[in-house]
Amino acid sequence: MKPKVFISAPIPKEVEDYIGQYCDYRIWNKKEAIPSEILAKEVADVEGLMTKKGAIDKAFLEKAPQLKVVSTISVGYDSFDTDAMKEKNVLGTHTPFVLDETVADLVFGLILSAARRLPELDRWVKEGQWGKEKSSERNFGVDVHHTTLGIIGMGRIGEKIARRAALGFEMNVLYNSHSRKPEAEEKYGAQYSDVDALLGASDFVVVMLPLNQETHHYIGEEQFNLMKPDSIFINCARGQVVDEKALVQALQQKKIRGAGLDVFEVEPVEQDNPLLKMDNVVTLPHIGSATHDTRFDMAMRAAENLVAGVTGKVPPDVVRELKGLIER
Ligand code: 8YV
Repeated sequence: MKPKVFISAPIPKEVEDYIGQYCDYRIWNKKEAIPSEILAKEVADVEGLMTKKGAIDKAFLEKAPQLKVVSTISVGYDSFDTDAMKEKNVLGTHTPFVLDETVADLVFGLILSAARRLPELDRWVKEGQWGKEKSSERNFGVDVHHTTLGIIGMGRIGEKIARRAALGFEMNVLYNSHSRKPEAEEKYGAQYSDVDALLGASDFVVVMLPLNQETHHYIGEEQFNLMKPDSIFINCARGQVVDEKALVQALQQKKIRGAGLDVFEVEPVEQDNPLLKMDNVVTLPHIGSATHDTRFDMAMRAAENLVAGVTGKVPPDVVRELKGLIER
């Protein structure tokens, strides 16, 4: 008998077929998110769950007593309560590597958009303003090339950002991370810096931290106070890593020049969020990894993790906090 699994969001047909070779699966194939009471019923008898979001905590795990593995189609796994999963012996997997380049591309999209005011000027052209105003200086922005980029959180994605910055834009790269990155230092001239010095020296600050207890509101008023008045802040990680009220204040008080944001504390972003009213803030709907190829690769990688987890093999991408479960 094949192990039973549940897939809680639509995935590409090819990936579904791959899972079907090894598992007896059910899938939530609707565009709207699965209601929690339906999810609770669906997971009651399964050994594996493939998911995109939704808390995997103690209360959830109690509804899924057979569960062996939860495979999230994302690199971030802030939805996992890893202590509760460890206690219940449930493996958690994510999708690193396959999205690194795509997210790094978007970070540069945000950097360029905010520095050169691309979305704002795009609107301006389309509204027929070009030619109405004499001063071309009103459209000036700031340079990206040969400036200083500070990366807070130098993981796999951070290193791809550093590569683009150093080799493509000839930027000076500073980084902070829990460990030194000799390869980035050697190849891209990235310099390790403490966070305060990095904030004070960077023209662009990119936060690329995972969300967990230590990183919640990691960037707040104190940090924005250290940034240069002409600097631009980029967040393509998780909204809750930043104290959004402090960001709004920093922008209102011109402590920083602008921001590029793919993520928000509340998503979808609330329409009365003051950030949406600011021309110097570029906003995106959490699309860091959202290309056809990368989302396919993420779904496939998550499927491989799921299948391995329910067929007695070691999934390739068990999250760091739960690696102990496979090392027994
Ligand atoms: C989304 C992401 O969470 O991988 C991540 O951590 O932030 C994104 O790719 C993804 O939309 C979830 O499927």
